[in-house]
Amino acid sequence: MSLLKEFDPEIFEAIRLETERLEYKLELIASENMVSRTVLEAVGSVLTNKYAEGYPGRRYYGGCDFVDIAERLAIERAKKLFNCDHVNVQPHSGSQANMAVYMSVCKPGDTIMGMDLSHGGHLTHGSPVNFSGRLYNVVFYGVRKEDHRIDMDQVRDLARRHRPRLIVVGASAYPRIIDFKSFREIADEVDAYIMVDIAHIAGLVVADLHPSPVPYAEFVTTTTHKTLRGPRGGMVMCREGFSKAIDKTVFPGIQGGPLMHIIAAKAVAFKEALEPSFREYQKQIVSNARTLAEELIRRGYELISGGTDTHLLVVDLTKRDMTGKDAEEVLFRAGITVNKNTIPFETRSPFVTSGIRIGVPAVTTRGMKEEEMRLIAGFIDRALSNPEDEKTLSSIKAEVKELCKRFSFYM
Ligand code: DSN
Repeated sequence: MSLLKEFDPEIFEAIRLETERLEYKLELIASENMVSRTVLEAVGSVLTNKYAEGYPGRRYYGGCDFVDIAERLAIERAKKLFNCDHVNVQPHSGSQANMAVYMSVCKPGDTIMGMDLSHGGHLTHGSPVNFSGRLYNVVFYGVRKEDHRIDMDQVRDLARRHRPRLIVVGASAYPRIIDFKSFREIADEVDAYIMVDIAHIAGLVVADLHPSPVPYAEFVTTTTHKTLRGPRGGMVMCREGFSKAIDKTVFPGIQGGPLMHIIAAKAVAFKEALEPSFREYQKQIVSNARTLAEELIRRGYELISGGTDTHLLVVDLTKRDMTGKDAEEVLFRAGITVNKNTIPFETRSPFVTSGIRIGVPAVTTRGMKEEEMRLIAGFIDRALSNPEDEKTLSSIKAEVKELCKRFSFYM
């Protein structure tokens, strides 16, 4: 008998329903994944009890010997994975990892450059509704209209004109390889620092399926729960010369006590990522995303940039007379979870949008391969072609459930 079920049946039920949702629906949100039971065990451990402000061996509380073991292992493994000089594994999220970098090298009012949110950037890369856009003077770059690739000529022109203190590189809805070397050359020309946020592509970087930004950037941030497949959280990597500033900004600058159970789970996930099977997993992600893209294109869908090199694709629905919001809802009714997404040069609001973003890390984790991607493309097409037809949507939902049962994960 579960203790939780007995004591708090409402929360028990919410967790049971969410487990069922993960098990019987297709999770295609590009930033989500499904962690192993070993990671879950660490997340649910007694390490949640411990206050450990400070860093291993230099804490403000007694009794930190054992959580120090966990944090040291997380640091050592992260350094091995990414081949970086220094890493801070304490940020609670990607947002706080990015904040730590900004606050380490910029003063309020300084100019930073980031990729426009509607072109695939991220909220924390300077959006006016986020702290980054409120504290700093932000200059946005974007993608070219003709091929949806980052416009490096525009990046160079803007950098020369505005001389930013920091150039932020990285995206949350950009399906192509990013040319970090060219960003470095531009940054050197205008004497700017570079921060690359690899939250989405961290797993691909570990597996050498996307170039690493570590040789080119002073700072690299990531979340740990997307392609990296760890617990929800963030971390900052930096060159040796910035290690003290970053550590001081994370704590005591912007955070108090670190979440030691999460740090332990990060260490477990990094151990998993050091296994050869992790590279195979990442290779399968890229192949699955490519197959799904090809299958959707074959069915007449338009993809931003015409395809993908990574784990995600962005479908442009402009010519299909359907908004991203409607597509998200229709697919949900068919048992498929995606998110509406703005597309470059978007004309609709972020609550409506003209696109959807689709990612394959979670379905790849449960073992789906190219054959299943072909089925999934068929489900998506049938649903989006019959948005009002509840019978078709229910029948797809049943087929989705059957497919998911063949790739059971948590149940
Ligand atoms: N919200 C995440 C995403 O979906 O890409 C990024 O933080």
